[in-house]
Amino acid sequence: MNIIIVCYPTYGGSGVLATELGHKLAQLGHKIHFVAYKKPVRLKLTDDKVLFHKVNVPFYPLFNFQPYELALSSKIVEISESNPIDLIHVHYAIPHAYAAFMAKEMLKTKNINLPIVTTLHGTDITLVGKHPFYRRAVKFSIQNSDIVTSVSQSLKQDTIDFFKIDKEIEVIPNFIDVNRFKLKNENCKQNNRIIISHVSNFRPVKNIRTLLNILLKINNENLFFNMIGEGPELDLAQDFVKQNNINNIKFHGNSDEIEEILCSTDIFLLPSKRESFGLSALEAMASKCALVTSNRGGLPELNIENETGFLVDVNDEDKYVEKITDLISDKSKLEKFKHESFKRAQLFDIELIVPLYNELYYKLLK
Ligand code: GMT
Repeated sequence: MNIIIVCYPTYGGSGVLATELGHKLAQLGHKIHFVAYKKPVRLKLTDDKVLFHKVNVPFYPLFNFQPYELALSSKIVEISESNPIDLIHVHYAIPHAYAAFMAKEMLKTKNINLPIVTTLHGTDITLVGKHPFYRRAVKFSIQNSDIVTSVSQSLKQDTIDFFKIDKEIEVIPNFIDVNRFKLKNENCKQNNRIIISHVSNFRPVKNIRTLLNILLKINNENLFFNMIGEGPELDLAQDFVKQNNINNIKFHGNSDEIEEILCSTDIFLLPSKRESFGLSALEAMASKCALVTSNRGGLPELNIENETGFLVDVNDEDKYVEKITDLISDKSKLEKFKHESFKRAQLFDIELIVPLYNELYYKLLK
């Protein structure tokens, strides 16, 4: 098949997931045309079945907002005119599903059919998508996709509840390449301190203030903290750490060494206000970390209470502290959770999940 994949090119989970999916689909024999405003961070173009098409949006001073959707739909049409495209798979509904619909309509006038698969990732529904300024267009784009998938049961339910749509939504969870993590785990540096890590885009939805208060409460010289990622509340976090003399901490920024950092981590902390899935938590599980997360969104589908870690009410700082302290003081529990985490991560292995997308494509084209 010839497949167009549209995604965000940044370090966010939806872009990472879309990129890994495209690589694997190419290995399965499909030709993948990635479309984004810049090359996705994890995209490798060494496979000649993987191509990248950049969407250029020329600056014009009349526009307060440059029309990205227009350029994107034009690019999709351009690619479909010169390649025998079988389907388009868009990741994150806004504005990708909308642009795909426009491209489909334009292509109809040239007698080209372009089936649309839309994967909902999270805030495209729970935060941005349901905003009154966007929701009609988002609902329309979902209704008019040929197939809609969601990365968790919780996100599927949120979509049905917010948009009152009657469209079938297939749940296909996010995935990781367990083997890649296994290799890193085997060659991982040992540490004599307990390492607690957090990975996110430091947006308010990640509950950074609560995270910092937890770190302050548990802080002692036997612990080390890793903060990975960049975003709007990173400055605030770095400031907080300075003000409160938390010295046993490292901010890694957007890192290409997540697997190395996670493999030496004991506890992964993710107190998100919303989290449709939590791809970073899955990466932590594959790296044998115990999880202490909020109980929001899809996190309970990943983190099993008292088995792979603990689930805590989103802002209950004392409970997070209690659970982390419990794990630090009970080494056998910590080891058991780490082991169970890795075991559970294998259910989300790339080899098991990507075939579900592949089957869906064939079903769509039947
Ligand atoms: O909405 C975001 O935070 C961005 C988005 C992304 O592009 O990374 O994250 C969402 O999609 C990820 C991949 O499916 C999920 O693992 C994240 O849980 C989800 N984020 C939220 O729901 C907050």
